[in-house]
Amino acid sequence: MKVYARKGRLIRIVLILCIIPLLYLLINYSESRKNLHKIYNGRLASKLIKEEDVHLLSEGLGNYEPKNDEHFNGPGEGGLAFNTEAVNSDDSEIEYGMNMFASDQISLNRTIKDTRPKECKRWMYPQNLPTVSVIIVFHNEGFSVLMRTVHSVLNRSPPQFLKEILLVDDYSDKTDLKEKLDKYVERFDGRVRVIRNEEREGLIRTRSRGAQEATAEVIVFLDAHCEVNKNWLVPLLTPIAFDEKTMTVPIIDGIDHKTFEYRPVYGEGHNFRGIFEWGLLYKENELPKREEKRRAHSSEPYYSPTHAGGLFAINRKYFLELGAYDAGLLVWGGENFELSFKIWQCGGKIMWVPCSRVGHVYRGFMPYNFGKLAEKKKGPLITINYKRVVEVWMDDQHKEYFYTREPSARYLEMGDISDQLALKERLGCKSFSWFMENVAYDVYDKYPQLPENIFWGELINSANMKCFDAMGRQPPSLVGLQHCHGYGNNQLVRLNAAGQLGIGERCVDADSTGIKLVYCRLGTVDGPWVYKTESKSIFHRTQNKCIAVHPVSSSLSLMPCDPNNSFQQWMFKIVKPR
Ligand SMILES: [Mn+2]
Repeated sequence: MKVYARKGRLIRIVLILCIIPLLYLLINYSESRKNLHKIYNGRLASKLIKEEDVHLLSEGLGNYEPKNDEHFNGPGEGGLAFNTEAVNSDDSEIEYGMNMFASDQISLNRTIKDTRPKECKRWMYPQNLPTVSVIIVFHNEGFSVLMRTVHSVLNRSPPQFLKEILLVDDYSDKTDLKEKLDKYVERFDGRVRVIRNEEREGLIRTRSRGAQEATAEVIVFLDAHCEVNKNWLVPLLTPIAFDEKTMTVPIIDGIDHKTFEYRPVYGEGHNFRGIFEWGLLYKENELPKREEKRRAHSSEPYYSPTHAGGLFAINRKYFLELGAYDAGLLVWGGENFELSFKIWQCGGKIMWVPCSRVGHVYRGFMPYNFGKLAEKKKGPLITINYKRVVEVWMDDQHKEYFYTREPSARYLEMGDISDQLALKERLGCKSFSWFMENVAYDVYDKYPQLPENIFWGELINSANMKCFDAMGRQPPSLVGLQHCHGYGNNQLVRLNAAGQLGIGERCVDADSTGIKLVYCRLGTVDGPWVYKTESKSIFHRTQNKCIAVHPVSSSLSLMPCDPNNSFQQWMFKIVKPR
């Protein structure tokens, strides 16, 4: 009897031991379901607008769709290219980064082609939407390009929602951006306001200032060289009306900087979203199935981990509650990640909106310098910005990927981030791992977790003391050998534990023509390379050869390994910012 009773107790204990983890799993499961519900159905939570109001594809035209298309003849009308090479040209491309001779002849009210998916014309949107301040920051922008941005917004936005356009001048010195501009905007009866910085502040801080000065409920940031497309505004406002913690992003079309041709960047029927690689370069990825399936229609807004930076809409109070942009970020770069990580991790979300299209002029280069703002800073400003963002928002695991990809950033001085950390604490923000698992889950498909660097720095040849150099070329191209400059950049070489030899975001490979800079294969982090410490050689595992310098031409190639040949001997030397 006693034996049986003990057996019964044993069974009970075993059962309880089994049930506890089961319960734990169950609770966890429903918790994660709840989280998923929160992420994906946030808009249902808001009862401000009934779902039926919006999720309705009308048989005819949607309620905000302009009734008539206008047609004009003239340079650049319909968004067509205006070719001026044959007629005339000037130096404006060097001064402005775009062909101002062409822009000056194109109507400020020109028509452009409707690049939206066809479905977009049929959506019904709520009657009751928040008002908008459109904020346009500029520094020495071409007058007609800036004004075409303003005209397109005035022409293509419902007046009941567009409260004002705020032009924020970041200390331009071009004369036509002073009295001439003030005089010009008088015709808009106060709907266009100009405010000016007393000194150069940089794009990031100037945007934050614009947000402070804006008076409407929602702020929309645009670059100073844009043209908004048909019915662009209402689709951006609707998700925000549902849920104030939503940032919306229009789909960006391209405007050619020479001809001002307006054309879509993405292929028809393809949706993309913003991601990043571990050096924090902005990338885009085709919308994952998981997100595609969440929506009934391809033209509906979808979640995106991040955005390119310049163009988006957000509730003004929410943006200011998030602390606007980190005021320690300088000039330009990284602010898109700062805001994106902050929004997602602290309970908000980012949606890209296929039915809102805005054209943007992509310049060949940035035609101005950072002026005084870049003085007294060691190392590249952008990487300093990245470091601030990484140190505030990432956890130890993901910080490490950044420092693996950008090893000299460890030595950069990023300034004080205690305000940012306090904000993160105050808002009770989630971890970066949460963000990676629930939002940016497609990043790893292209940019897997990085193995540590075994060696990194300048890669110096023992025979001639010159440095391995990516030569600033785009792949595929030959890697060269140059005088060592000590600044890293194109001479900063990394060899990771999986045998990948990298320079910046590119990889090094070899074929019969020489040692080459190539695009790293997406989704992989390995390679064929081994550094042999005794012989100081860089060995290619599959070809069984070593990297050698030609004694006369200094060109690089794979040669049969010879441990005594100094032209095959290399040293890694760590480079710190200076
Ligand atoms: Mn721009």
